[in-house]
Order: sequence, then C-alpha cells, then structure tokens
Amino acid sequence: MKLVGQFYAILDLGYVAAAAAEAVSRALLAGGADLLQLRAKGHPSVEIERLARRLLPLCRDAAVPFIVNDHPEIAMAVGADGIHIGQDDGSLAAVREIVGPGMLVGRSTHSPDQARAALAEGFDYIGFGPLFPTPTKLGRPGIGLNNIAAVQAEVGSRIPVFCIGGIKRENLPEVLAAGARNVVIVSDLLTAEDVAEAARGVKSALAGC
Ligand code: 3NM
Repeated sequence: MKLVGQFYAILDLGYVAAAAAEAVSRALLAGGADLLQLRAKGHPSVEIERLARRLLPLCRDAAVPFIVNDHPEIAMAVGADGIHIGQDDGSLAAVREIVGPGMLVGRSTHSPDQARAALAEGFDYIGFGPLFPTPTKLGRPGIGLNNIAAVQAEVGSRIPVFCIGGIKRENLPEVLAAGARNVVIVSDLLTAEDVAEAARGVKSALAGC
C-alpha cells in the first residue's frame, strides 16, 4: 500500500484499553487519520496479534495503511501494511528478512544525523522527535523545533518525515510554522473527549500545508 498523507495516528494501549481499541481506531479513521499504528509496549505477542487482526480490516475499509510497532513477525503474520522500528531494533536489512520487500518499514529518529542515516539505509519513512518531552515516551528530552525545516528539506524531499512527540492540537500551528509537513499525535487524541472530532481538528490544521 502506498504511503500518502500527513496525519499518522497511533492506537497506543498505554492510553486505550484493548476492549476499546476498535472503537477508538474507528474514531481516528473517521476523523481522517492517513495511517494507523498499533503500539502495545509490554503486551504479550498473542494479545498484540489478536488485536492487530481486529484493527487491520478497519484500516482496509478506510484504505489506510495499518502499521505494527516493534514486531515484524506479527506484522507479517497478520498481513499488515507496515512495520515501525526504533533506533535499537536492528537494521532495515534484518527486518526485511522477516517482512520481505513489499512492506512499509519506518524508523524512529531523534537527530538530523539519524534521520539522514535512515534515508541512506532505505527506510520508507521516518519519525523525527520527540519535539517536546512527552509522557508517551518518558525519559527523553525534547529535541525542539530548530532542525525540522532542514530535515524536512533534506530527508523529507525523499521520504515522508513525521514529526512526533508532545504535539497537540494546541501547539500544532507552531510545529507547522517550524516547517513540519507530517505529524504523529498520540496522547492528545487518545485522551480527547471526542476522538473523531479531535482528529478532524488535526486533519483540517494540516490541510493546505
Ligand atoms: N515516539 P505523544 S515520541 C511513540 O520521538 C513516540 O520517536 C517518539 O506520543 C519518538 O503524541 C513518541 O503522546 C510519543 O507525545 C508520541
């Protein structure tokens, strides 16, 4: 599946109970999310796979790529569209051995050097952050907004660069003004009273960028 769109949503089990995962995913998709990732740090593989099998058809109905965080074997087993890995999760080549040539593979990057390296290695997209400190990824300092424009120009002209980390509807205009074109927003959406409405707000803020 092609990677198009600026608005990457994550269904993170740190914020959403497994029982509510489908309803919240539907709301994110109804609000216009262009990609959806399942992130389930610390959850057993069987549970992640079971949930992935439930979320995949929702994404298919919305024609939105479904990405699994951290678990290439699960991404492969369920027929996901993509797999997302961190800096410490090995090489692209090692992941490709598991998922083959067709799957989207994304990498988290935390500096311009890491962003350039991910492009050179051949990743399909990158995350770039955390822009601000965030409870979703505790213990990491924010890298700020200063390097966004340069990374967007250098790397973002070749593969999508998704800014991430502490982005909220409230500070989204500031992030976009700094040069971001694509964003990932997790807690601000998942803790919203009306998730679909919150996602619609993000979608319209991104329109025209
Ligand atoms: N990865 P929120 S920051 C999952 O910088 C994740 O690689 C990051 O959540 C990175 O929108 C992050 O709640 C957390 O801040 C994003």
